[in-house]
Amino acid sequence: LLVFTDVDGTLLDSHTGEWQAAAGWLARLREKQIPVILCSSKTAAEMIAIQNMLQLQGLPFIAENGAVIQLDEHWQDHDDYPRIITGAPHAEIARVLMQLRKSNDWKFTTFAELDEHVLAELTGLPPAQASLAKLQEASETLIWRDSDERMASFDEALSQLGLRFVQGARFWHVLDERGGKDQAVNWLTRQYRHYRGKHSQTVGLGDGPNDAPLLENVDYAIVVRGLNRQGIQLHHDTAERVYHTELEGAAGWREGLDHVFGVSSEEQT
Ligand code: 2M8
Ligand code: MG
Ligand code: MG
Repeated sequence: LLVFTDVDGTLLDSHTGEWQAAAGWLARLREKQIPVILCSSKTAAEMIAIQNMLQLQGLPFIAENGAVIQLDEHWQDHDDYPRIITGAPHAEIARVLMQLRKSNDWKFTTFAELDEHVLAELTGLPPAQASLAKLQEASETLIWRDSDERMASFDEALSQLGLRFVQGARFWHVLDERGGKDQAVNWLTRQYRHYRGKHSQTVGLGDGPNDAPLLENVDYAIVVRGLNRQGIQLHHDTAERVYHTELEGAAGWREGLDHVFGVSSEEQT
């Protein structure tokens, strides 16, 4: 079994970053050696800090919406351990964005253009953590300051250049079309199959629209209730495959795993 999970608003409460409700399942999964693979818009530097906090060190993670994949520490035969970048590097994406803005006058600000204090105010993260959010390796995050109409033409221009435009909770992410949570989840699932010599069932958890590609590519999907209930549209939204939680954040994460593993909440406490 493999567990792929979004971070903000799913495993961590969206405003407070609290995760105590998830602690019981995290300990149980660790004991059973079931990998919990973080999958988020965040940078690898942010993900490593979260892995340390949750005792998930050494496990793979998917950063920058799939543009960056950290490998399992036991996969020694990968030359490029510890992580791989699936598409164009950050510097190249940043350069393309500057060119596009110059030639079309689209209005946006990239994270690279903001210092950590401004970013801390915008995100609500402490400045030390905000500076980790700037350490992007294969995508750029931006604040859109133009109309919806002009966003559609921007999106179109990006796709013609082989780039994806992904909506996060508050910001927008630009990455190579070869990256993406869908491709990253499938690639890691295949790696586990290769190293374990058998297929592993997969469970995915997420709360936002950018988690749809994750949730479409797992055997069991848990949609954690978020601020925007209409946020996720899934193609195979059957009761056997998809569970929608009542609770939000870490409490919803726990509720979802209770459901998938058939544990009643009384047994838990
Ligand atoms: C950004 O990601 C969120 C996630 O959905 C967003 O787009 O709203 C990223 O820059 C991430 O690195 C950062 O930690 C987060 C802070 O809210 O914002
Ligand atoms: Mg989220
Ligand atoms: Mg996310």
